[in-house]
Amino acid sequence: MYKQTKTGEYMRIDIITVLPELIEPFTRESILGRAQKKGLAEIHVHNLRDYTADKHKRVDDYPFGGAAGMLIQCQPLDACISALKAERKYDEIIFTAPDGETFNQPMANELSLKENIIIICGHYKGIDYRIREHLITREVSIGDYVLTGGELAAAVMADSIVRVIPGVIGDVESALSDSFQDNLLEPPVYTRPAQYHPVSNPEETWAVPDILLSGHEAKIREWEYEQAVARTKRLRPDLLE
Ligand code: 6GU
Repeated sequence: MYKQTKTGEYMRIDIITVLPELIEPFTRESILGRAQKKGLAEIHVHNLRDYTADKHKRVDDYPFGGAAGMLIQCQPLDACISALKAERKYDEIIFTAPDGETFNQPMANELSLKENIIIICGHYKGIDYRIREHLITREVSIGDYVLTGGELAAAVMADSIVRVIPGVIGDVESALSDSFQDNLLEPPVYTRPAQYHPVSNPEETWAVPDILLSGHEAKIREWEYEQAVARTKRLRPDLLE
């Protein structure tokens, strides 16, 4: 039986694309690969061409009305989505498009709580609008610039969604304390050595702020917070509004 609210931290993402070879290797590496090995997420990439009824394996055609470019046709998308829906219930069917709602951290957090989602990678001049009207539940852009296809957008979204699933990143703390989770940028961070002498001038010393070496936990947290606020004011004042 399908669960409406998620109890276990487990999620399935199905990505539909005309370029599976572009996105598949990405889903096997890094955070996404690790999450899947840990059994916390599953990412399945589907080749749209496998669902076409066309004998020449075509998935696109010219737009009615004489506009430029090619459009992905209804049939292969409908067939692929229907095949997936026959297997499980989907919480969201997302279409990647530059004119969609802008993806951000709250959206990644929200989507990470879903059980099953589909991400359809847009291509050419887009897809037949009837698919957007009848099957898509959400249209998402990753920023105000145009990409050749939705594959990079799908990869970006899958990465940021999966990394906030509890247990995917080593300590829960680290995903929750990321920049944007609290609308604050990260404070500066340093590692050993405490005194570094740069190649360009070995006489010079680049020192780690004393406070971080003081061992005074409360004062360190306070300093980090002040630094985070100062960096946010300077670099992203819009986040503080
Ligand atoms: Cl989701 N798709 C395309 N083609 N371009 C984009 C985008 C998506 N987000 C920003 N630019």
